Amino acid sequence: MRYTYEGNGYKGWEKNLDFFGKDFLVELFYKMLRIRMIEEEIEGRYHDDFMKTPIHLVIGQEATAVGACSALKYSDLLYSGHRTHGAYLGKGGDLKKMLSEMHCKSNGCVGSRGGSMHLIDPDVGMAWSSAIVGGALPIATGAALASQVRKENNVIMVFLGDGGTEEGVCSESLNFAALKKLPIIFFCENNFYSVQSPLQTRQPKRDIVRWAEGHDVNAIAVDGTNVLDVYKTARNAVEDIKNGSGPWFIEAKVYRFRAHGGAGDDSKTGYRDIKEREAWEKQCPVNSYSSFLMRNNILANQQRLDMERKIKIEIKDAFDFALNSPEPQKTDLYQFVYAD
Ligand SMILES: Cc1ncc(C[n+]2csc(CCOP(=O)(O)OP(=O)(O)O)c2C)c(N)n1
Repeated sequence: MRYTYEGNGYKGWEKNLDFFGKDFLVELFYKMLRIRMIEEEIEGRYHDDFMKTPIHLVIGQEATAVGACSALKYSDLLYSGHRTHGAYLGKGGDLKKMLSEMHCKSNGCVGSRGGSMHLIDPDVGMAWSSAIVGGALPIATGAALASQVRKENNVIMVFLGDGGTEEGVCSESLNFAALKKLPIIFFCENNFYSVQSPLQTRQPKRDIVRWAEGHDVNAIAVDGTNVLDVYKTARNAVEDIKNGSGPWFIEAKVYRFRAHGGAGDDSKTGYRDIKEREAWEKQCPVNSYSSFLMRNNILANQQRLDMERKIKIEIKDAFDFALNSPEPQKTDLYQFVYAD
């Protein structure tokens, strides 16, 4: 079976341009382009072996990270699984701190103790991320309960993959969130694969959004390649939650263009058809949005080139910063260890 793109690109979205406003439309593009270029640079340098961390690239999944995070404000907290780069950068994370973390330097965002799968940064409301599939879900649900009890009027968002829905704790978290009407958005990036195992063989009958709805949460599916669809839906969910709706579950169908982990693509191992990936690449979130903006005279080709030049400089500076940053010291080993 091949997973095909079922959306309709940006057809009909011209009508909504005034709703978003030109500056914001361009800002969304800049953020997606930036994530794409950062990921490509990480991928290109990965085998130099200066980055001391496993990586899970989000190339192909930029619209979900940017669309969803742009609906949050600073004090709204974000939780994530192992595929963290988009979430961290989408929430406004600091590229230098992220790359330092990935190079295992003492000034990384978690002081070299986490690496790529554990990017955390209270400065931007990136509350937690974890390599344990589904591990962020109950913690985010607990944070939503705390926020409700303290009457903080915040929204908690937690990213998960289609694989994450298969953890028992996902059902438990959805159920508890529904029961307590918690202010939380479960944002599921359904890229159809858990490592190299397709959804079809794991859950042949599961329609994720309907399954989530069965837990009595509000649930909706969006085109995960369309940043405007993602943003608008996430924003509506945030507003709804503020009006007391209780939890939302958003399923965004999307495709990862690279291997499950590491650099490059792994399609040639045979678990997915290369033609399937190529078809999704035609629906590339960055390029399809760029074409949409250019068709509507919101972005010019020269403007995109200028953005690329600016981002390239930022990325080079951030890598230089990370490479030249200090290593952790042996004497710091027991810092943050609280048990004897
Ligand atoms: C509890 C647990 N089981 C298994 C793994 C191994 N594992 C790491 S990533 C992954 C796939 C997760 O797939 P999904 O949630 O769909 O996210 P994606 O990688 O597609 O973004 C698995 C099974 C793990 N890290 N934790």
